[in-house]
Amino acid sequence: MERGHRVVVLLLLLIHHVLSGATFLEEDVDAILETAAAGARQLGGATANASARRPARGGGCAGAGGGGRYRVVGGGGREDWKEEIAGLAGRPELAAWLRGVRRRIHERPELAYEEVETSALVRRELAELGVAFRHPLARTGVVATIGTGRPPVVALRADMDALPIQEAVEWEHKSRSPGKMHACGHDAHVAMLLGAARILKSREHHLQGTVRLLFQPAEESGCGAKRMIEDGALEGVEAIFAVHVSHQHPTSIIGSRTGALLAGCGFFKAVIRGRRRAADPVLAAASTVISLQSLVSREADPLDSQVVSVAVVNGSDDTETTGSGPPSPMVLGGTFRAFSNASFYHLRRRIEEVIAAQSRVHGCAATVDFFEDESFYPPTVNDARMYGHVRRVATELLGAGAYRDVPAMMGAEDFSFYSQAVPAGFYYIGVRNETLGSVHTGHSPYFMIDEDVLPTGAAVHAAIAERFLADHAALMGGGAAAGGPGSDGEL
Ligand SMILES: *[C@@H]1O[C@H](CO)[C@@H](O)[C@H](O)[C@H]1NC(C)=O
Ligand SMILES: *[C@@H]1O[C@H](CO)[C@@H](O)[C@H](O)[C@H]1NC(C)=O
Ligand SMILES: *[C@@H]1O[C@H](CO)[C@@H](O)[C@H](O)[C@H]1NC(C)=O
Ligand SMILES: CC(=O)N[C@H]1CO[C@H](CO)[C@@H](O)[C@@H]1O
Ligand SMILES: [Zn+2]
Ligand SMILES: [Zn+2]
Repeated sequence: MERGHRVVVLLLLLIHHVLSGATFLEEDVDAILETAAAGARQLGGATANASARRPARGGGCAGAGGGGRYRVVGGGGREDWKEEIAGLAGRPELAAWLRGVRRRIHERPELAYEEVETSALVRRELAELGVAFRHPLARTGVVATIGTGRPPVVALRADMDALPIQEAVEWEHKSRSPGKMHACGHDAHVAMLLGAARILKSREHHLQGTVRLLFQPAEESGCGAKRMIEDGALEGVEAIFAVHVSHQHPTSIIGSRTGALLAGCGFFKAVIRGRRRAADPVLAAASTVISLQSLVSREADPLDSQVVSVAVVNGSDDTETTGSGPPSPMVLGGTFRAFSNASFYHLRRRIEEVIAAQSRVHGCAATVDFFEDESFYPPTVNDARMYGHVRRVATELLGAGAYRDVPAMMGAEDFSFYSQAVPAGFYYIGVRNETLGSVHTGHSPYFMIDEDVLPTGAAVHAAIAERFLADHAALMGGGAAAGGPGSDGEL
């Protein structure tokens, strides 16, 4: 063995998709596919006519182009909204525009807080639609506003960042930035939210309040949502909604659940140092690992899913080469997950305590870093009322078969920061299509989407916001209950 470090590395790679268990039940796929097609048909159905032409500078109400097809009556129109929104979303011209936007973003993926071109594209499109916006928030973020400019205010959110992954899909619009890829569908999220902006702008006279569109940076790492909130994105906001594409559901199927939807996810790195010559950081590290593993098995409620996993043990035996001096430090790295806010913070505290105590027993001292500014995501918890709103709007717009309740998953989302601050509804929209090969999980270099999802996503976004404002009194209990976190469904 040469001089220098002999590095002992034990890397148990922890892929969160494996943890998440991906337990989608492929039951009744035929039935689901049929419903999806029906949903698409329904969206396409009302279409042809509204498509007259795009209003010169946005803003124009669709009724203008559609030859009186849309009733321009203030606020009330009970059922008309479904047909009208479906009609706007079903225009072939909108679908083509959405595909174009998504592809332009897909070709130029940008990592967390570097979404400069993406942000500029968003602002260009908003300006062309005549939609007012604020920029920058959280460095590259954009917040657009449509509606009366008065309360109530409802927010819709899209994330803009890509991943440090080399795209392996060979197609015309493959990523042109080596080593970067929109492998989580955030390009589609931006396109769908811009689509919602177009629909909502053309229905601005129907809005009984204000819709705020959040285009945020750094979902994958860097806690962009947290920075958006710090920069005022949620001021005055009473509820927030967001969608994520999912390969688990056929194209345009909506999935959600009440209460905890996605786990809280944190990482830790401990450095254990000997405080005297006889101290043994290796022993301290070993017993720390054992004790950390028993946090979940001994302390956690078995019905409240939690994970603590040590994924890295690293030490270098400098002593062999230097011959004297204190033993070199041991580094432990790992991750922890939980579905309730209380369990998540409890685990964080106990991990710190266990590392400190076990180190002390073996004559060592430890420091622990939880990376709280980079990747410390509490659980994403859906408010029961906002979940109900998503389900109601989705089924009314797309048909009952186009909605399904889904199990909670171990993956994490920085949407959780919003869901901690105001009542929130997070939902999935399917992009699975075997014919196209759209079957790969997010964060796979083979990830792709069925772009037919884009108009549906835009329509659902728009309908959720518009109907939230219309049903505001019923949803918020007369408007008095602003801001309470969605604790109803916590485990
Ligand atoms: C999958 O894509 C093909 C080609 O665009 C389309 O004909 C089919 O309807 C899609 N299937 C679903 C379930 O959306
Ligand atoms: C392990 O520690 C060595 C020496 O400090 C370092 O060079 C190496 O990158 C570490 N490996 C991991 C996986 O942390
Ligand atoms: C989550 O727990 C932390 C720590 O106990 C607390 O500060 C925070 O307010 C909690 N959030 C919610 C939504 O309960
Ligand atoms: C599908 C549909 O309703 N098409 C009608 C759209 O409007 C034109 C005239 O404006 C009619 O000729 C089409 O029948
Ligand atoms: Zn992702
Ligand atoms: Zn994502």
